[in-house]
Amino acid sequence: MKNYTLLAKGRQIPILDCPLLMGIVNITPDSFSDGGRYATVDQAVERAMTLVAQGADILDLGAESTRPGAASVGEQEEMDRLLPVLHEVVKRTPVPISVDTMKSRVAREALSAGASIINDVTAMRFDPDMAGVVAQSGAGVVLMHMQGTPSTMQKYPKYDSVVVDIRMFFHERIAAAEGAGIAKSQIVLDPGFGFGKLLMHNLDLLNHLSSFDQLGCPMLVGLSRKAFLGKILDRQVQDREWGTAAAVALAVDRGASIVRVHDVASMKDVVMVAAAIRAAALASKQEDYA
Ligand code: HH2
Repeated sequence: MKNYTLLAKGRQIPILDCPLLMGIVNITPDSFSDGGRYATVDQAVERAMTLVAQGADILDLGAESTRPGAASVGEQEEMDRLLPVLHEVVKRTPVPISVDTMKSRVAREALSAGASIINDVTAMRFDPDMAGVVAQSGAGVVLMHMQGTPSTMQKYPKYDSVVVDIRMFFHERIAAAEGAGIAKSQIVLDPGFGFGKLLMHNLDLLNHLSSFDQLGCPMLVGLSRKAFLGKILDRQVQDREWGTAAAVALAVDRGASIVRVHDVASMKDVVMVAAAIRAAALASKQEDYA
């Protein structure tokens, strides 16, 4: 893993030897693994504070599910779910807050309420005003790859080569972001596990994660409890924690900088051990060549 400093609305977020844990707070009735569990303001705030106590380095608040086939949510409804929780969490913790949204108005309101990162699963392609909002605020931004839209993406995902196609996508989205006035140091990339990908595509991406290092931006991975793990294991969503652990450990070995997870306490241990093994391997390689 390379070292990075992510710039996010005046904050500098260092990503040094150990990848950062991004804890997921879904303020939704229909998220694929925890929909409805944190749907009230109190429940969502309590969840956020539990994840901070468990060691989350960043919180990711989302008020619209992007699971395959999910119904889209109107701008006002998304803000009504998100903003009361965001206001309260900002008061209680200095941990940087990311907001999972594809809508520029939601992003603008969230940034002025104290969020510092926008996590856009459409990589700023859904809303033409998103890039301007990020550029003007200086926020950090996650540019995620998705083939299709949440309602269509799992129908017929198709690639010439999933790794090459996504590398080209990243080049194009970085250029678009820079063209809009966003600095490279504000950008995080994400291959979008499960977003328009078959099992073999997800595995191929995980195996070749380090090939995206040369793009010069930190890589975020969202593997937590995803359907492709369920396919391998034949397990329901609530029983995929160990499968998530295996995928997270390998992603850390292959250079992931930020790991987006539901289970922060257990994945913190997984990330720390995988990062220590990786650091030792790099140190001994350097000795071999000394
Ligand atoms: N995955 C989900 C949502 N947002 N953002 C990024 N950057 N990367 C991901 O892999 C990613 C994401 C889906 O997970 P979850 O938030 O738990 O579910 P839902 O979208 O149903 O709320």
